[in-house]
Amino acid sequence: MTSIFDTIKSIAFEIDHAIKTADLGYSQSENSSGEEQLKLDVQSDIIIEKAFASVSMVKDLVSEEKEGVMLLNPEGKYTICYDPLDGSSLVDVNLSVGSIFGIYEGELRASNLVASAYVVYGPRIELVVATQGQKPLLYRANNQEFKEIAPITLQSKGKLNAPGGTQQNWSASHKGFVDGLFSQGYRLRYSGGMVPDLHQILLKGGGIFSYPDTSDKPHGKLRQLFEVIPFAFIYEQAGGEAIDNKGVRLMELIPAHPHDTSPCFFGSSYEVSQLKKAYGIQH
Ligand code: AHM
Ligand code: MG
Repeated sequence: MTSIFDTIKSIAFEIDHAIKTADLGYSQSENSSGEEQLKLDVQSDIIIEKAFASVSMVKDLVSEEKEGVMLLNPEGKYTICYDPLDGSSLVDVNLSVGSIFGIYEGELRASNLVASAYVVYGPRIELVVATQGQKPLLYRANNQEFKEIAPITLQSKGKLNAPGGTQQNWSASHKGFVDGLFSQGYRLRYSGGMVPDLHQILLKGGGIFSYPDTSDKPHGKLRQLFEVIPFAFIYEQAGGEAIDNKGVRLMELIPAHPHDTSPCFFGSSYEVSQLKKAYGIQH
């Protein structure tokens, strides 16, 4: 597993360099979700593919920017599902973006995720790595090296509320939930990049990020294999909770297709209990 994490570290520096120097225009293609691909999305995807090609324990890759599964090393053990540059349209306006990696062993389902990691490209580059049975670890880059900073623990109650999607498409119960938190003094913190938004809640001690089912996206927007499940694992390892709109743990998801999405909520236990109340979830 160390060779996978070391590869993610070198990928982080390469993608950061691309963000700072590459052309920001669109490529000629669309990804599997029918979205126009930025040149940077494609470039980041190629950086990751090349980096893992020489890591023999990586069997195959599933990318937000590719259709299907890409075989790398038939003798390998792990499948890496990744979003090479999440929130990439925010690069235009110079906000933080990220890369997300889920490392699975065996069939692609949440219960087979063995580790996950994300990189935040902001004023500084930060990396969070989570493995079974341990608090997620925060690393910060300095002089082209990552230095371990601290384990991350989520408090049982925070102050931040990051509600995704378009309000006019929210259900009445979701609107009730969001309004309820604001009436208790919660602060709005939503940049439109799930990596920096979820990172902020983790590092500031707590709160909740939601991307619900909406009238225009009944299954949510965020992809299970390379966005939802890796972060669900990190939030649970940090002492938080991660559930869907029915109250089911996101770590029980079984995607039918690599690009399936799910409504998702990641947060501290108090905020998740408020969500369950607003949604009428009994358990
Ligand atoms: P992307 O993978 O195409 O960049 O989209 C994912 C992003 C997330 O980072 C973010 O949480 C969400 O889309 C924002 O969507 P919205 O603007 O609908 O709230
Ligand atoms: Mg994404």
